[in-house]
Amino acid sequence: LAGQGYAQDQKPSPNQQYDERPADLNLSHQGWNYEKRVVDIPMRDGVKLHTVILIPNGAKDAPILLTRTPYNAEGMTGGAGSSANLAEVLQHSDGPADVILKGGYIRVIQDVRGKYGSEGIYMMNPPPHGTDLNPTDTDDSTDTYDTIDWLVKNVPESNKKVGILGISYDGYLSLTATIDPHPALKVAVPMNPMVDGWRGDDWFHNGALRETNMTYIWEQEATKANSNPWFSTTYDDYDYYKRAGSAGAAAAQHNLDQIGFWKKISSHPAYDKFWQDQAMDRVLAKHPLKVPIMLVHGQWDQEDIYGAPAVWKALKPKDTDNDMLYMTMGPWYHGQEVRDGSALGNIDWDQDTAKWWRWHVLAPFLSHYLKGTPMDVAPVTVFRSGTNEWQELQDWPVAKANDPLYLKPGGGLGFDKAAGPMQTADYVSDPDHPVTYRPRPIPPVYASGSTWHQWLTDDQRFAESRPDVLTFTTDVLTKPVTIAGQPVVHLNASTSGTDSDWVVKLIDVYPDQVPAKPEMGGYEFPVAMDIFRGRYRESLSDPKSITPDKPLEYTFDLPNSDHVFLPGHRIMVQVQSSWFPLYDRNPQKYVKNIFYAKPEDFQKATQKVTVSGPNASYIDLPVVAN
Ligand code: PG9
Repeated sequence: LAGQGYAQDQKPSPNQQYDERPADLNLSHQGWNYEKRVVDIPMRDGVKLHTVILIPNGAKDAPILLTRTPYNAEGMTGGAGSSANLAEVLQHSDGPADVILKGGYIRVIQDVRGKYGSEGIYMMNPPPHGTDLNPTDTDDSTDTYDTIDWLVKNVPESNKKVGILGISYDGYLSLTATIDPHPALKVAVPMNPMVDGWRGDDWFHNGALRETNMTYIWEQEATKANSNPWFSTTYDDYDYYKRAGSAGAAAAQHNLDQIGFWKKISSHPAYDKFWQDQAMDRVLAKHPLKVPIMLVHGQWDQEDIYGAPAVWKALKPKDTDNDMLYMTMGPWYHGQEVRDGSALGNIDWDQDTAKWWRWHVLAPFLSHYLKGTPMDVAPVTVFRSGTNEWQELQDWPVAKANDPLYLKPGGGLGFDKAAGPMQTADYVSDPDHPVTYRPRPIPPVYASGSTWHQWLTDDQRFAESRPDVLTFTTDVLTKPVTIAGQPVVHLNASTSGTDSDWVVKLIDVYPDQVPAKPEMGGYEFPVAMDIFRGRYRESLSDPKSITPDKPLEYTFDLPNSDHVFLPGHRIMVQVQSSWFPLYDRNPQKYVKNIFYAKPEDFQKATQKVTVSGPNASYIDLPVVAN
């Protein structure tokens, strides 16, 4: 345990002999209940990856739980002067601390190439090696292989069985480990994995750019150790992005043009080969399923709501014996499964859902594959909101979306279509007064004190009261309506412009009065919502301008949901054409690349949504019998 002294961070000086700091710091720790080893593990190309290994005292034949991360292995293990108590240290490690501690696992956290203590170059979510997108000889799959190879040969306290887990970027890294896996890799638990940055994870949703993520791209790539934080010149992100104009202009103000990943993202606005060839569900589908995987998904994941169910869909056909692929869908924000899961924003689940999952699903699952203990974990474990209960299922989705819920004239909504000739519900979408995704002020998403993590459960009444948001509501339900699957939007609409965004929200409206919790009276709780950029109506990879004033069908999926609309509640659908500043504004005039739309390109548009006649708009709901 040596080597953390000054020698690491400065060149020898002629006055070295007078330096009071030890050149080679002895870090032996008396009285600690674990041993911390810090090693730089060589990869096949000689690049060394900085790795922290935490071994509980007395460990023998213990499995290893590995997390690979761009978020600072030393920081996630308490830093150099970390606590003597492993329980305390694991709290920082962005993992299921209780399960790791009680399971007696050896915990390993490693910096990926090019970040924090690791050598090498950095690419954001590096695509598979040896391809146009990553012509180098390595990627996170090879680096995981080499790391596991080293660990099983050099950590004598281990039983030579390794599991990999991680949240988000680290969840993506857990997925990469399963491509040509090391034989010692026995299980993977990708939690809220980033899978497809264009379809619906961090960078875009159906082609609409999540421009507030510029901060992330800046911090991640400007420096090795995220030491140059994003600055904002406004408290409210609305002001920052609105004043800038386009996303490209906002980026230029912040010198983002020099950042490699920004150059790539801004030159690939459509779902072209660049995005398709690195989408992890597509990549994994080309490989055999060799390692048991538990996908972990949050139904209100504000960052990566697309990834885990997409991987499930892509890999399920490969799981012919039904014993390799598992999925959990919990009522969680991004990563909440390792924290307190009693509530999300204003929505209470009547129980700590995350703790239940960790002890009843995760702990036996890991133990089964890493220690050989029996387990009784269902292929799919899903939390049903509304009735607030866990369910154990054989498969997902339970229902395909084929119960149409129609938008109707006069703000009606129902399972019966409005008879009579075509009518429309109209509004004017003005990019100069965009609809916000939550009430202003909206601080930068990662600012301290930001409640960004809970925005997907925000009360939608603030939007309902706007003239440029259409609202459709059913009568008060007399019977429960349960959905378990992925709702599909079929919006029939015209725009007077030549491009347009469409945002559709499926909402559970609480009764007018909720005596047990008065502040929830009339609450408009979003169950599933998403955005679609109109230019991709015919093809995600080949955008086209929209014919003005022509009713056209826009079809897109909403996020997966398992929810009961209870008697006394109403179902609501809202439709709008901006969701700012999370998503960049569509100028509503077709331009080649929206990143570089000019101020004069932004124009008002009259939107007409068909609500009766043969082409009435609807959401196909995956309704299941109660
Ligand atoms: N959602 C974050 C992220 C993942 C992958 C790429 C970029 C961002 C994260 O939480 O790690």
